[in-house]
Amino acid sequence: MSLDNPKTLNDEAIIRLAERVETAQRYATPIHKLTQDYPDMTLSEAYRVQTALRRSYEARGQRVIGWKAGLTSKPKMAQMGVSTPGVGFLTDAMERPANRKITVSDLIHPRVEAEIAFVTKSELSGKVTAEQVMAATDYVQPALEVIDSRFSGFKFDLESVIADNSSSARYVPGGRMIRPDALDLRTVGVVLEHNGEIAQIGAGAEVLGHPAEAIAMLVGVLDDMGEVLPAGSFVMAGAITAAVAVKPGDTITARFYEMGSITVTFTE
Ligand code: OOG
Ligand code: MG
Repeated sequence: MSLDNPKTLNDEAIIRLAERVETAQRYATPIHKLTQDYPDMTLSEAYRVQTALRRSYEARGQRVIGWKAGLTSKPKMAQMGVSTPGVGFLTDAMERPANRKITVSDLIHPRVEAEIAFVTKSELSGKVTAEQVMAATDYVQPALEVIDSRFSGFKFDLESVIADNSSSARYVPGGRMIRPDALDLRTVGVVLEHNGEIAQIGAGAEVLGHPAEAIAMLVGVLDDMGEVLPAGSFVMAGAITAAVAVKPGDTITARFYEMGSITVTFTE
């Protein structure tokens, strides 16, 4: 008689699911939600899949340079129909320079988000407050994130999106680096333009009341995973507004109050 709960995913199943996500990413071909095959998948199992994916990237030579919080604003939660924030990892291979072209033929259905990023100067671990995050922050700066769900129709549930590394694909740091207390990050406005037209408008307070709250949430999730946030990490707090779908030929500009702007043009 086996004591295994048949509903619990064993290590073998976790690794297979991570491979499924990685293949979808590598060949830019959509897959169905993981919960279609594993309807009982839990959030902690989803994070185990994400960790297996991270280990696989590291084994292939990518370096984890930071993390991202996702689904931290009401506009994003409403757009995706998921009301619990999550986290994903960022590697050096996902970074793209600001004010250049980004290829999208290697992505399935890219969308762009305007975010505030934190760069840390000391380690954060355990359960922390937004104040502790601010004290551990070297500087903040604008960032664009290009997300790309590996799931058909960009439709998912919390477990599936977490296993898919929270749709992480590309990120673009830019604008001005400023001290975290130089501005009230709640009132930092952002105007997101798509081909010269205003597509989205928001302010930092959309992100859990204050973007540092999203970083505190993220450090707590890392703690649940047995991880810490090392000094020198690049961490995005989550999209301030809903994401904007892009195609080759499109240009996106995000203008941040007092923090500068980032422009990216998309190409085949
Ligand atoms: C999940 C990732 C969300 C954000 O900033 O809210 C995210 C998704 O919407 O695909 O990156
Ligand atoms: Mg994002």
